Order: sequence, then C-alpha cells, then structure tokens
Amino acid sequence: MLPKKFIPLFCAAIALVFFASCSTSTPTSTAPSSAPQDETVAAAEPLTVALAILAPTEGNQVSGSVKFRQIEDKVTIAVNLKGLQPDSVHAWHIHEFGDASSLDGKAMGGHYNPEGKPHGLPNNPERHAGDLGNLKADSRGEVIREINVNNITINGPKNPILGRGMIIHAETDDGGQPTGNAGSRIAQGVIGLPKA
Ligand SMILES: [Cu+2]
Ligand SMILES: [Zn+2]
Repeated sequence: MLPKKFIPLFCAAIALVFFASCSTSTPTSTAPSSAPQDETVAAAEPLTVALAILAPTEGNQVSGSVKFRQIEDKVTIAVNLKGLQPDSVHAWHIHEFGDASSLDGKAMGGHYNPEGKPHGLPNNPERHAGDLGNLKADSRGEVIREINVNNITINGPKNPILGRGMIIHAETDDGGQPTGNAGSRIAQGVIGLPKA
C-alpha cells in the first residue's frame, strides 16, 4: 500500500500523465475540413419553393401556412390562416431569424432588412425586404390570399428568405417607424423546404 502522505503526489502524477497524453494527441485530431466545398454545393442549387407552417404563440389560436413560389424575378406568396377575429386586420412580416424557440415569437428577431431600409407598406419601394403589409380576415376569421413581390428570392442573391421567420401580428401595420406599430406576435413559423 502507498503511504498516506504520498497519495496526493501519486494523484498529481496520474493527472500529469493524462494531460501529457491529451496534448500530444491533439495534432492527430485535426483532420482537413470539407466545409467550404459543402457550402459551394448548397449555394449552387437555385430553389423555387419554400413553406412556413404557422403555429400560434402562447395564448393565441391563429394557425396556417405561407407558401412561397419563385417565378423568374418575382415571388408569389400564398397565405392561408384560421383562428383570427372575424373581419380583423393583421400585419404580417418576414422576420430576421427562423427561430421559433420563444413562446412569444420574439426569438424571430426584427423585420428582415438586409438592405438597411426604413419600415414601410408594400406600396412603398423603400421598405424592409420582410414588409408584407396587412391581411384582412373574413367573417369566419380566415384568410386566403396571394400576393406578388419582387424584392426577395427563395435562396438567390437578392434578399434570400429561406431559413427566416414568418410572423402574424395582433395589430394592423400602419407603416410608421420603426416597425409599423403592429403589436404582439400571434403566430410564427420558420420558412423552410417543403417535402413536395
Ligand atoms: Cu413583424
Ligand atoms: Zn418592417
């Protein structure tokens, strides 16, 4: 048996051996990275469709889908919502992050605005890329609508929206700064790739 006073010394020696073996093995774990090549492959494939499935934020009942289809330099956005108050009007925007981890929708960040423009309504060419204006619910609290925009792409060089966030707000977008006074976020969804 080891005398008691040598035990700390013994432990220190073991630790030193481990440390030394770890540091000497470090260079062998540095394998060549293939990341730059993968990025090139992904960027080369132009996509023409994207889909966001919207779920209600905490305390709300609004759900639906938003389908994006790119046709040449224009994107058709088809929205389908239910669970709104009858005849109510709601702002809808593309937000910066496709992050639905927050129950109030705040993890989606601010309006998608890669060009650094002021907030605006769709009739104003000087607006955030994510500014889509307002949606009016029918007498059953539903929305079925299609709009066309020319300031975004699915994953092209101009304001790509894939992987960003889709938000429906509680209030109407009045076009005011900085974000249209649209109120809280009542539904959210990540803009992703549809299966078909
Ligand atoms: Cu918004
Ligand atoms: Zn905006």
